[in-house]
This record gives sequence, structure tokens and C-alpha cells, in this order.
Amino acid sequence: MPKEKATKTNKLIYPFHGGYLLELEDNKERDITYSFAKSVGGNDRFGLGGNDVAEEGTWVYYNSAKPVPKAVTWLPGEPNDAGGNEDCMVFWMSKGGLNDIPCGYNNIKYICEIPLGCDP
Ligand SMILES: [Ca+2]
Ligand SMILES: [Ca+2]
Ligand SMILES: [Ca+2]
Repeated sequence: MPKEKATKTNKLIYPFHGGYLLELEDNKERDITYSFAKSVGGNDRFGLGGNDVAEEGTWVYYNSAKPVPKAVTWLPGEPNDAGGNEDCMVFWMSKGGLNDIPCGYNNIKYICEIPLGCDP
């Protein structure tokens, strides 16, 4: 059911004007946005744009379809595809880093980014 999962998540992206689920380029962006999630609080999981829905073990971002860079590091032992059903990237706040969890997970917040305009 990879397509259904992707559609479910895409619906969450559209309400944000010009924004999309967060795509981490490196650990610097990871640390900055993790701190942001921590300051927002209120949930142990914050969903990002990374997923391996299309091909197990191949992590890409929803919006750009770019691979999740090797420069972005996960929690030790993650992503582990626990139960063969973890295809979406989250910040796991109580563990302090990136984890993969089932895409249909209910109790979750999402982080989006909006590209800055570069008008002259
Ligand atoms: Ca980004
Ligand atoms: Ca997976
Ligand atoms: Ca996991």
C-alpha cells in the first residue's frame, strides 16, 4: 500500500501555503529544527518530509524527491523499519534525534518549511 500512505501524508502538506514537510540538508539544519521542535513541545514526535515509502531503505523527501543526505544522521540503530512498517521520518523528542515510524501514526505534530523569496 505505498501509494495510499504517500497520499495520506501529501494531504497534510497542501494546507501550508508554499510550504512542505521539512527536508533536512545536514546536521546543522537538523539541530536548529530539533531545537525549534523542542521549544514548541507538546508532542514526543514531529513528522518531517523523509520517507522510504516507494522503496524500502531508500530515504527520499516528499517535496523535492531528493535523497535524504548521508550528512543527516539518525539516532543510533535507526532507521530500523521496526515491524517492517516504519517508512516516515520523525524527530523522537524523548530520544533526542531522528527515527522512522509508521506513516499512519496518529499522535504526531508536523514541521514544515517555507522557502524564502529571493526577489531583487
Ligand atoms: Ca531544508
Ligand atoms: Ca522503512
Ligand atoms: Ca524506528
